[in-house]
Amino acid sequence: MPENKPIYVTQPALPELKDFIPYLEQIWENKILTNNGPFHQQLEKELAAFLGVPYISLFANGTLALLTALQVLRITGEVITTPYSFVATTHSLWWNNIKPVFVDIEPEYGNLDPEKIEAAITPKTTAIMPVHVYGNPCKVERMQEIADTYGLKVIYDAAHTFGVNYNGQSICNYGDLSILSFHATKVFNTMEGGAIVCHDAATKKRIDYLKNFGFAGETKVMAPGINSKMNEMQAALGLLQLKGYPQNAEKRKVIAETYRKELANVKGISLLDEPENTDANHAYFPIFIDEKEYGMSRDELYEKLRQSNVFGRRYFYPLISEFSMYKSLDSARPANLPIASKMANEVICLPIYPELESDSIKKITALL
Ligand code: T4K
Repeated sequence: MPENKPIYVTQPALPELKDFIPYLEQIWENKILTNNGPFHQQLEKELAAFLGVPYISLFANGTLALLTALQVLRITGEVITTPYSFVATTHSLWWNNIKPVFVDIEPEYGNLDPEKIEAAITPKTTAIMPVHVYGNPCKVERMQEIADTYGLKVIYDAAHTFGVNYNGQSICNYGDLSILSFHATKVFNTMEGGAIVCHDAATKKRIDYLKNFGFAGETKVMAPGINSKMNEMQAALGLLQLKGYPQNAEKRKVIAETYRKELANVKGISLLDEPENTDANHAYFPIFIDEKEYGMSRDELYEKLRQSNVFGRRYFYPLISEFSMYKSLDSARPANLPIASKMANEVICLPIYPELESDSIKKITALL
């Protein structure tokens, strides 16, 4: 490896190009490019089996899956959500004319704190949209209890959670719907892509209508749907990526273990615990910097790493609630979100991806 090659927070896993060519040839041969083509159908089947979920619908990206999920369940009014996520989570509410209500996170994993939800419920609340941030499961049982008590839907933004099992089953089996992202930066990618996981055939049918303009047959439109279909090239790539996934997941695990070992005793750096009863996917490796103990602020360290060509990222800083379009909401007040504010101010996500070389890991841990 050249001494000073940039090391980014992630690098997409890709199959060998030669293995993709036969798929492309097949697409060119049958001239079905999109609209529920053969690769699309095959990928839905294979993903449902691989993940262990009953029904999955593919999307062009995770954001369109989120937007559509809210339409599927006819969510309106107010939705309780986390400020500690990628901005797409809250944007999906805004695009559906829903008011986001931010609730603070728990300090263990940075997920929406179920114990703070009840105080934020109003007569207009219709759903909860938590995020399994970094791929670590939310407190799903408690979340469901609250949702059931108040008659709310739960839509999980599971964009980080591909392949994660909790209590022996896919984390995507919890809640009413779960949304996955297959973006280039995710553990399983179709360049861009996403999916909704649901529990029953009738809901899948509605999802599939909505992602195709609302068409239910050639002449019937049953809802003002959108175009959020995954195309055949994305689906073909997905089929190939699925074959490489177990090996890539194993490589990520080894990298995470190395970081854990090397950083365990660095004063001022804390890590998230490995979640219990969980097969993790090691999608991200966040570290948290205590300025006093470490002797340097998070931002100073971030810049220092950059100067050495190590491009970690401050996911998720700033909080979504700090962006101008959400800042004026009552629930966006920093005083309402002390734990989220603290985590956002201390986090750096270190580079982690299957092809990250051991020399690079050594360089990063030595710098830290
Ligand atoms: N919900 C949550 C919780 C999410 O995290 C996301 C997306 C969504 C919903 C929405 O899902 P999608 O609609 O995206 O499917 C990235 C991604 O664009 C975004 O997908 C992701 N979350 C978010 C956490 O990260 P950026 O702006 O940080 O990406 P970017 O382009 O700076 O990429 C980071 C690094 O990755 C680059 O420095 C280099 C490397 N990279 C990136 C790309 C795109 C590559 O090596 N190759 C590539 O093609 O947002």
